[in-house]
Amino acid sequence: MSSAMRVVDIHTHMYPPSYIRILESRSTIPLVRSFPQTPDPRLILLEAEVKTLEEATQDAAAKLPGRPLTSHYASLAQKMHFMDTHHIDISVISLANPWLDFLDPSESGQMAESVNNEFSTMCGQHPGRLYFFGTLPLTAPLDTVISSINHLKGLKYCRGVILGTSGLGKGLDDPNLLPIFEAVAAAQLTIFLHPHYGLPNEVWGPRASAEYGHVLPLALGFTMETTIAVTRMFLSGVFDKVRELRMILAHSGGTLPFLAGRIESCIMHDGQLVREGKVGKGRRTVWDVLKEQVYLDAVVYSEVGLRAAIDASGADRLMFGTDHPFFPPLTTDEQGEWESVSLNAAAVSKAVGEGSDEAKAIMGGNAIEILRLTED
Ligand code: 5CU
Repeated sequence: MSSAMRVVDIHTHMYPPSYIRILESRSTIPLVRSFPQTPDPRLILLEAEVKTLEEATQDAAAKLPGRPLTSHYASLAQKMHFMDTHHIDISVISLANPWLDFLDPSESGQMAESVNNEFSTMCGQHPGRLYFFGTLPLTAPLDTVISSINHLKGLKYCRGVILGTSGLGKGLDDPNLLPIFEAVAAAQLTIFLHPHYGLPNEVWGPRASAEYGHVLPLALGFTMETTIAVTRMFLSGVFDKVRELRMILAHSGGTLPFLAGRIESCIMHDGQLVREGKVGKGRRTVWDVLKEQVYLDAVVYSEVGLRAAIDASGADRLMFGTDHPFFPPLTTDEQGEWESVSLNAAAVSKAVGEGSDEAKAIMGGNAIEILRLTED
């Protein structure tokens, strides 16, 4: 008899109230700002939103920047309601972007400790239903970062760390990150790699901020950012140097499953890499890393992308996610079902068959096993 399906959401964010207070106190992005023309304050996060922010600051009739900061971002009761509405048994919650990347080095260690404790406390209020990915104070000195990893290791409901692509400011191929990757791997914490910075605004052209909403930075900037970050890690040899490192890539790896073949071909045909002996026999390829050290979330909204992700990494390495509280419904009640969630669930059914063993694995079984969601 086949087992019942358990649904686990591994891509679901929150900003605890203390973090929102920091955003409220800021005058540059990321920030929270109130505008007279709307009751909800606005959450302004992305470089692509700065122009609209400036325009709205000068002209009360201008388009509002960012997104409404609803109770979905900070309320635990709202998270539980969302889970119940969508039949989600377990959520692995994480701080949303841009994490602690913007904090002064003197503040980030203390803030990481308090945010991680807040997440731990929230999980303790719903044992068995909530786990979390912690946050690292990457602007702080190395020993503070290592202390934070040790702190997370001791927190009962922590299963990993959420990480952006900037690392210590120079990206994830920075050799100075190696001790951090080693410590995370030794603590058996899985990295959840998530984009924030996208691509430079000029790439989107002069019409984007007035006419195209958030489509280009979110659909393409985020996904290319992840693809580039992981490819840089691969080229620098991080995955070989830290063989126990395990990473979940947001948005099904950006475009990595689709582009892995081209990346490999460019490596094989690169005169410099060949001359330097980096393309020898027995070398691990991007495909190997995708199957051995990488997991992918299933937040790609279509069976076409999901099939590429499954082909690249295997159905046993995909994990369902919602990206809540981002992408709320715009024309129906936010307290009801979210189309962004049903699109991802439908993509799983279409890609591997509704109710199939693979669907059960992607919807929850893989996460339970890989992230040890049954252990106290
Ligand atoms: O809508 C957005 O800007 C976002 C974001 O910032 N982070 C995220 O995870 N999803 C959507």
